[in-house]
Amino acid sequence: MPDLIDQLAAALGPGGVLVAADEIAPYGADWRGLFSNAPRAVLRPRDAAGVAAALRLCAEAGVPVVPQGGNTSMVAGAVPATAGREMVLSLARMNAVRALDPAGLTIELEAGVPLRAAQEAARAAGALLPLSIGSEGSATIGGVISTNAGGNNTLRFGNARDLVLGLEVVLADGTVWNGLRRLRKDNTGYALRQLFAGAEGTLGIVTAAVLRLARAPRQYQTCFCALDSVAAVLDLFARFRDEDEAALYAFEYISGAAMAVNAAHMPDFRLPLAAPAAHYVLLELASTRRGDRLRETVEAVLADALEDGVIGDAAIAESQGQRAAFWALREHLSESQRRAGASVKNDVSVPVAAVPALLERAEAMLAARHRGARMVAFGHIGDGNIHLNALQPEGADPAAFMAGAEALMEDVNAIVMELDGSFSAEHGIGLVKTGAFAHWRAAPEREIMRRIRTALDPAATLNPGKLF
Ligand code: 2HG
Ligand code: ZN
Repeated sequence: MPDLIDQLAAALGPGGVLVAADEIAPYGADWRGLFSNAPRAVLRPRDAAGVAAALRLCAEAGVPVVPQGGNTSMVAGAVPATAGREMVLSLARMNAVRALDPAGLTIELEAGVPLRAAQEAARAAGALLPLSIGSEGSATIGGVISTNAGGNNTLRFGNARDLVLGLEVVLADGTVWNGLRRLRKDNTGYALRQLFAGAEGTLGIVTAAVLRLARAPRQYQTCFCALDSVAAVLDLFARFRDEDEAALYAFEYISGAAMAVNAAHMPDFRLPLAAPAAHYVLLELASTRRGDRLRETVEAVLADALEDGVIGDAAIAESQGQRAAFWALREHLSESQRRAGASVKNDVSVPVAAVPALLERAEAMLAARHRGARMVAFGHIGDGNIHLNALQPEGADPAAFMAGAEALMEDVNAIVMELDGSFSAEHGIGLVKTGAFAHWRAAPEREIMRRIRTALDPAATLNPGKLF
């Protein structure tokens, strides 16, 4: 009986299996540094047939498989749960942009295409792939679909699952399902594509997808605003939404504390406003309409907000360079926070009107129960999604702080659930939120999911330890 590794190597061809300790170690570590579980080997198929062969061989041998794209999960969703036993199956070599249909506004991509490369392919055809996340340079299409990524344009275009028209998926037993249809209307029984989107690789491995595109905007207006309360942030949101909901592509919140972390840890940090404030908003309007007077709209809303005392100051990007600089402040928050020390990440959502109560209660709770932990809040406030992160006390031992992570998350989650929210708005469950999932999701909901998972993967080979 040939060794499993030999069989996999024969099936996947040259470069298809990595086993050297130094080569495979990075695939076992998540970018936050929470887990480091070296896989048994790394499998790198070139196509769906290769994925199917690998899964069939691993299923026969009873060896678990962890699918991995860009390995940018915030919740350790793409690294092994244990060391030395699981195979990581990397989709990195499946990275072709297969087709773009300009009339139907769809794009077909292999799972390993980085999100940014997919955006660029759309842009080259005058279209927009309306999914934007901080990790888009590394995150890949299979990963963003499998985790139902959200990000900065959810407000306008929905989450990753809302863009999925068709999928190709390989099941745990090696069955290949080709559902790569590009139809806006396809109402033929269970929406299987939606079952696999957000399943975190527990039901099958996404190998290719057809995504919906939008028309590329003809113009953007991007503004950075200073405000002195969260209530004012929501007031500004309502003003822009009332004025032109269709043009409001992003409405992002950055607390003064989060900006201070950027100021301390971001190279070339520069605040685009005259003075620091307690709260900031980065908002973007876009229009596909020819001759749209978007700039006038923005100026009028901001002038009224200034006069009514809703904002203290505002800057409008005057160039593409300035627009990029505004967004860099937003996109650098995770990295700045990582440099500042250990953090407990609470990716939570509440109905948008409850955001001020959420922030107020969480701050009071942290002061009372987790002395010294610094609340670093930012996020997609237009969706009610706040990254209510807690940064370790200055000078404290990171490991000691992280030992209290579960208790801190649960204290935040108790407040979130009181406000009818969710303990994971966009990052999913992975290995990090399994405790919260078991605690806050009722037995029937977990049982339905368990039955679905068992039906598709009875031997539990796919991404074990994730979700539940
Ligand atoms: C973002 O919105 C990401 O930038 C990351 O979801 C959030 O680092 C975080 O907690
Ligand atoms: Zn986010």
